[in-house]
Amino acid sequence: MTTVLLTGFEPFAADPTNPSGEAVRLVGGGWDGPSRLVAEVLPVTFSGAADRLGQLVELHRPDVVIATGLAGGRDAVTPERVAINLQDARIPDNAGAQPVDVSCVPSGPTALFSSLPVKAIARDIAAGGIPSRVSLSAGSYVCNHVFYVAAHLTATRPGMRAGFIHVPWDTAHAPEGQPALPLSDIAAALHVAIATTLATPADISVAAGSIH
Ligand code: PCA
Repeated sequence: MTTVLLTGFEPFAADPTNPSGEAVRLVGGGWDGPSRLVAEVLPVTFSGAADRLGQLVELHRPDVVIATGLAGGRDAVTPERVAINLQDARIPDNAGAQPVDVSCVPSGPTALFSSLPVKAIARDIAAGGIPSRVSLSAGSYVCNHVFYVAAHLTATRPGMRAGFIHVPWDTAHAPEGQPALPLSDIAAALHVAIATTLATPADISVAAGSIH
């Protein structure tokens, strides 16, 4: 049976909740898909999140890893295309660590691509009426780190595909005037991301880049 590992994050910085973790809980709680779903909320710490991800991959041997996190201020669900081998934290993580200009994986390549069908995922989420587009930068904080570590793990796990999706604030917790989506839409988008990934071995060829 196909196994999907879906992760979100606990709250961090000034936010009392994290919609990625909440949406992952919702998806995991109501799961009745044909594949096996492992849903887990990761700590927002550089070392803890990557270690836990590695443990989960070792334990469950997933075919697909979809890690998710909050990108406060974005107005769409954004499958990330590129992970960079860089930790450059503007704020400390939840354990107080603030790495600056450190590699995620010391001997790893400068960047790694998602092996999820990011364009098909964005297309299918948007087709359901939820704003979505491909993003070319996951930043340089804990989300990018987990994305990079997950992408790097695919080299040692033939057949495993891995990637990352950033989500906006949820409507109930967004700061005044900031873009947001209902938590139910964020969870629905993650459902679509799983279904599209399982149905799409290779990504579609459509333009989804950006000029700047
Ligand atoms: N977002 C942060 C870390 C955890 C999260 O949900 C990020 O984008 O790096």
